[in-house]
Amino acid sequence: MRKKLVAGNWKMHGSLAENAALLAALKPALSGIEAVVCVPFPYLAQAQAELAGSSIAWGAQNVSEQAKGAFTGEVSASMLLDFGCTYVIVGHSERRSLYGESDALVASKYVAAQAAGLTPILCVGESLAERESGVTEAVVARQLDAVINAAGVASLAKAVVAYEPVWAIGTGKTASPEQAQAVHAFIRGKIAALDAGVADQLVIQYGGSVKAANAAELMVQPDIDGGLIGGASLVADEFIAICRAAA
Ligand code: G2H
Repeated sequence: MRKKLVAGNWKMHGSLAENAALLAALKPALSGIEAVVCVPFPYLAQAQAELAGSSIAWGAQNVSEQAKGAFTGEVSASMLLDFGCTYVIVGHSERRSLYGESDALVASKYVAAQAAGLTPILCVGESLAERESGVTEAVVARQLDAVINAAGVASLAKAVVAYEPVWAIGTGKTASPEQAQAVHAFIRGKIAALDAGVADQLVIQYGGSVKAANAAELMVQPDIDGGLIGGASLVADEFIAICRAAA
């Protein structure tokens, strides 16, 4: 039986005061429920101070593919470890589309994260144009293959995959449970063709306008193992309800 895992992606939101209030609400409500919050870099120390000893893990939303050096503005995986991170999102569609991250760069970040002992949350997903032209599976396969070719299928035993259709991100449009399940099953089947054991254990999260009102119908799908939650992760009651729906 796979565990389910819900992760919050705060994106570029928050302040010390807002985060303190949010984490203070989450901690008791999620006691005993494994969850993750991926916070902006400047708030990692706050997450570490507030969440140490709780059932909520924390992580970042991006990481450099480089270990160290003259890379102005970048943050390395070992720096994330210094702040107690266990997870890091790689290849979020906003990184791919707004900051030009290629499949190859995402794969390098995935490798760097794992080399440091972090668990990457690898985001994959198609745009609206890609879905409408019928290449959803080809796009997702290409994004997965970049990582499998770089790190091997066995590396997925120490990773999470998040399927996030780009057209459903922050738009209020959620993929139907059936649409999401179909792609999740495709992902698991593709990996199972290479390693059935890894595929069976792989946590595949769904992301894209998940909220309390639609979480339960998504989480009961057989290949949906939790969620990567953006906007709703900033609202304590919403995030708590989503985590409980998955637990
Ligand atoms: C997708 C998701 C979190 P939202 O980006 O990664 O955001 O839930 O706001 O659509």
